[in-house]
Amino acid sequence: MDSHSTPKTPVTLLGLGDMGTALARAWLAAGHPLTVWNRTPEKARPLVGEGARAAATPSEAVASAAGPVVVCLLDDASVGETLSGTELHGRDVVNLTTNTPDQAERRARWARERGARFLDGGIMAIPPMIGRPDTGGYVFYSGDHELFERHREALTVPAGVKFVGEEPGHAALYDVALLSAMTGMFAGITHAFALMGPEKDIDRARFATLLTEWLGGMAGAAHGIAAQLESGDYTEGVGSNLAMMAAANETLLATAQGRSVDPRLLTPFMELMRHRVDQGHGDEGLAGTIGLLRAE
Ligand code: FVH
Repeated sequence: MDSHSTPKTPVTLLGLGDMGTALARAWLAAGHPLTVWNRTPEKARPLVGEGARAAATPSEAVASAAGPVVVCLLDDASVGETLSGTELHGRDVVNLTTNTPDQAERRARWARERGARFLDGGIMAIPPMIGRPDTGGYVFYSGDHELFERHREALTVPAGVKFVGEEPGHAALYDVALLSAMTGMFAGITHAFALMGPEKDIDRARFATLLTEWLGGMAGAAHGIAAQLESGDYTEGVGSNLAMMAAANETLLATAQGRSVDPRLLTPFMELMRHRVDQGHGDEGLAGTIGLLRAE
């Protein structure tokens, strides 16, 4: 800090795995005083060389915290194990450990019962994207909004921030929803490459470009589905209706069979579409299939 700059918020960070280490380096590079703790203490050594202070125990780290206590560990169980012996009263806990919405809600209650303020975060980035705003990585936050605003400047250092509500589980919900959508997309990409087969005359790099462009364009359908869910009219603005898609699916399946490709990555969704058509909703878009997935 030079004599003209405002002092940077001190950050305490528990967990120095791949993600924790990337977070640590981003805060150090931005000039934030940083205290770190990790179960395997050796991982703290290089960071101490770069200006961090290493705490010997989680209790020591939390007790000396003068800003957010950021937790980035393997899973919710390791968070419980690490924080259970610490004095959390009056502390600002920011949990960046991937968890389920239910775990986040429970962990928020658990922290509040111990007198702490609590924010949960879902990281939409991989370690090389941390501290690199140009990569578009960000973190969903939910929980105590006042706490989020208080530490917004420090939280914005490793990646962009998106606050998604006061329900502590919402960050995890958004995180998992996006990752689930990504999983479906990867399934589609996997099937597409399997269809293209091992043929020597296929330019896979060119095919990858075509796939990327196509999926990018088709992803916009999410806006139409959102509008249909809002209005309750699942035929609103339909470009390709379910009856047409279900018929086209037969071509997709026949092609897979003809090329000896197992269609298992596609068939569950195709069955859902067929079911909705059979219920008499062939004129709808995809929104009507969503209700078939929810047990309510
Ligand atoms: N790395 C990634 O690409 C993803 C991107 C999206 C978000 N995730 C989540 O971030 C959390 C941390 O991930 P990570 O990459 O740092 O994970 P690891 O490198 O495996 O490090 C795990 C750290 O957790 C510590 N740890 C594990 N179990 C315990 C325990 N029982 N008590 C205390 N600490 C524990 C481990 O310590 P050590 O093995 O070094 O002693 C590491 O510090 C995670 O939720 C991702 O899903 C990352």
